[in-house]
Amino acid sequence: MKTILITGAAGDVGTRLRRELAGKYVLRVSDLRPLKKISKEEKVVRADISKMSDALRITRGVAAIVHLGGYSVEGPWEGILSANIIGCYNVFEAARRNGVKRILFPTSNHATGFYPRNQTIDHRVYPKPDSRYGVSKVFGEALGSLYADKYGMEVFCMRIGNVNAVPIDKRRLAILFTPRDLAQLVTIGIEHPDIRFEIVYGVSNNKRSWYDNSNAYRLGYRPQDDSEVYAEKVLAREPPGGDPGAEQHQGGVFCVAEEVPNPAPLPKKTAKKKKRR
Ligand code: 15L
Repeated sequence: MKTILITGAAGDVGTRLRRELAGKYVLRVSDLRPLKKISKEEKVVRADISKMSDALRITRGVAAIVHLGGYSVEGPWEGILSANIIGCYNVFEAARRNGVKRILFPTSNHATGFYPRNQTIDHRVYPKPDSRYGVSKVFGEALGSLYADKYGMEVFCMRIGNVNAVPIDKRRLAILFTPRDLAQLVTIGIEHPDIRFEIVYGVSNNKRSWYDNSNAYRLGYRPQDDSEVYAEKVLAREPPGGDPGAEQHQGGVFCVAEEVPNPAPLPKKTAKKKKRR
């Protein structure tokens, strides 16, 4: 079984992905925050990726890296700089020094969030980040391109929409990415023999999508889910109005807000409590 490093593994996307990949890979799971194993093939490694020594330690000897670590929403520049710029550089550079060729970089719909909602975009469009966070994702894509072209690394950039089992609002009808579709795309990123540098959109097969995701389909992606089944319910509870700057653009509130909280925290797993005897 291949050993895969997941950074930022304590976050909601990381936790969902670990549940999906359990039993398929040996998972080395890393985070700055405390982490608990959720399957027996997991190995927990605590790390601060803004330190090169930590990045070198955790990337040693793995077959591929899924680099989720860092800020996952809009926030203050200092935090984004340390986690998403310095941390991202450290992970790519540590991988190169340790001879790890393949990196999956979960970038974001916010790398292109200033495209209007009525425009369909593909993986070749010029980035239009909607936030400091979006800029950090464009940085990661650019770094991946450099490391692919200059050092022969294999970099798979997934511009992720909203990872959740169900869409939480109108905008997320276009960008829902269910955990099983996420797992399928990540598996392609790990296993596909011909990755050099690719950008794909990490979204399900949503009818209302504003992406032409043909590059992912070309690589074999066949998403199972479509948010449309929830559309009626979601639209019925959507509040009227809203900031026009947010409503017109794909990135939504990221286009107008200075801070955005995580909109979809991970649901608590219904852990069966053991009865005390
Ligand atoms: C993202 O990039 C974030 O990581 C996630 O927390 C959501 O905010 C998502 O985008 C979204 O646009 O819904």
